[in-house]
Amino acid sequence: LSQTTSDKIRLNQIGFYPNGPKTAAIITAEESSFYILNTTHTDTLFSGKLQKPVTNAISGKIVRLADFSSFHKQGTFILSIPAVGYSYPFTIKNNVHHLLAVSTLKSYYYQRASIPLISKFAGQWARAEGHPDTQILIHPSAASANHPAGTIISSSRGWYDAGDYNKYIVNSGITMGTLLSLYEDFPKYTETIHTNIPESQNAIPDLLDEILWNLRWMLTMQDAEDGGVYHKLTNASFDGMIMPDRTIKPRYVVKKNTIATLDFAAVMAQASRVFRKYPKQLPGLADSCLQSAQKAWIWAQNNPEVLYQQNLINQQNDPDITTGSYEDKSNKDEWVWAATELYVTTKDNKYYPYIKQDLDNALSIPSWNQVRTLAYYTLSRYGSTLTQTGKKDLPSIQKHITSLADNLLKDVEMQPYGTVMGKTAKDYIWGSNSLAANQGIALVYAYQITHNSRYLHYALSNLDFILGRNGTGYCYVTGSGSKSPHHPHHRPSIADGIDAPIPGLLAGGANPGQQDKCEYPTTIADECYADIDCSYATNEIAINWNAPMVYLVTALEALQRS
Ligand code: G3I
Ligand code: 9MR
Repeated sequence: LSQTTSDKIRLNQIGFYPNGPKTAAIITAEESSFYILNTTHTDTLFSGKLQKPVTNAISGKIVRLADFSSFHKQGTFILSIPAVGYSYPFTIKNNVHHLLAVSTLKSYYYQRASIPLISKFAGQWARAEGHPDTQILIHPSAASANHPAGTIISSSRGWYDAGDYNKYIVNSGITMGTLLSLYEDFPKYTETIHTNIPESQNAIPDLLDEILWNLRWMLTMQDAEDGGVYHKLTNASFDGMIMPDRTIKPRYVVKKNTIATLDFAAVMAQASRVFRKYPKQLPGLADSCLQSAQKAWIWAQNNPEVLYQQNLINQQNDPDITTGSYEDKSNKDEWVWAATELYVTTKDNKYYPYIKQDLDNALSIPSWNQVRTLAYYTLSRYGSTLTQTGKKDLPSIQKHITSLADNLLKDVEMQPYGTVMGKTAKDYIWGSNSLAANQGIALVYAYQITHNSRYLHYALSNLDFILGRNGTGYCYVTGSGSKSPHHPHHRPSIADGIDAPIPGLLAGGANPGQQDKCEYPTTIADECYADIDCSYATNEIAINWNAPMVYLVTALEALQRS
């Protein structure tokens, strides 16, 4: 029987830890043995039997798992099933995901506005500076006595949000919170992640240097007069598929609102804690962050219900703004998050009632418009150092996190791919891969609280999901694995004339919504993905999707080493 590589074998295309779980999912109804071979197919090193078939309730496909967790040998291998074919190669070794932790973090360097990317750091993806952002117009929706419409502010730096070139405070909020939390949770290992960026030679870890690029932009988005924070820095309409230095559309800051201001307050309060460690390198920064956070908090208290509603703004102001709206209807969770970060940083009990009032409700997986769980992660992390007031509630706070994780594990055995992600079709939202990563993070926190390795096991299952054990067989990070996205909806990757997309970027993933009206092979939720640049509903990239990816892969590496 002559065999070829088969797309029906779905596994983590990067690899596995010698003592960790190792699972592949095979689209087959047939009973069979499976074999682990060396890459030249000359030696059989392990064999086992496929598990009983499970029907995927979403697609109707029949899936069997191959469990080779008891194979501990280090090296690069393939999995073979005679009637199906060979898998893509995978590696078993310690630190197997370290380079992925590096590349997913490095992707933020490629997203930087206001700086040329030089080949020493960017390799073949070197490009001219995009968007100096020193001449930003105050949009009429953002006008105040001190800053009338049409006047100019400077608002440089920051990361481009996604495949587009705009910069949005709400989405920066969860992104920065996730990355700052990664540093706070795993400082030692994150300090060994070297991304080769312009600041790499300084005494600050590369993760924090990268974060600083966006932090300094965020600071410029606050109206220093009153503390309110603009919703976004944006063109009126999206740019075409051009390089960032070729864009000519005027850019605006638009309406200050409560949610953007609270997200900003949370990030600044957390950043003040983190950067306090570097008084020599960053004199005054921690204090400025804290003052900005407190000013933002006061603005929010004076303006507690200002929502960003793009349609309304466009009815009342010109020009119309049609870029990403990041409209969130509820600010309840942002109050909790901002109060928490301010409380933990200042130890001032005055913030605690905002946390307490919401303590009875169950948690949900974080997303750009739902940040309450980030607050609980921070409270749990600082458990022993909280004031007496907070310490009393710590058991209940941690119980909320473990309950969230337990919900994820409920009926996980029925999931055909053996992953937490994808138990129901509802998981396949716009940016579904970020849901997979954020679920993994919830499991990591539950593991940190309980040391129950079942949580860690299933956190890894979602990493496997993202890297290939899923309904499409894609390893969803550009430049990683054997079958990864080549045509993300990402302007620089499309316009730069280089074949390979910019590496380290997580594609949004399967989403049956098809909001972009592109051509898809199917409408099945867990298979509705197309590696075409038209597809912003499944194949765009975004900073708030990459951040949980960076967190999950880095946390799992760190825990594997500890
Ligand atoms: O809130 C509803 C929920 O009640 C409902 O059950 C669910 C059912 O589909 O939909 C929820 O709304 C979704 C919303 O996100 C909130 O999660 C919408 O369907 C969905 O279309 C919407 O997608 C957002 C998309 O922008 C369009 O607004 C994505 O989350 C968001 O990541 C994406 O962000 C874009 C920026 O606007 C522009 N830059 C690129 C970036 C990534 O694509
Ligand atoms: O490129 C835009 C992408 O970043 C957004 O996520 C998406 C949804 O807001 O919109 C994309 O822009 C498209 C616009 O919405 C409609 N005309 C075509 C644009 C490029 O595909």
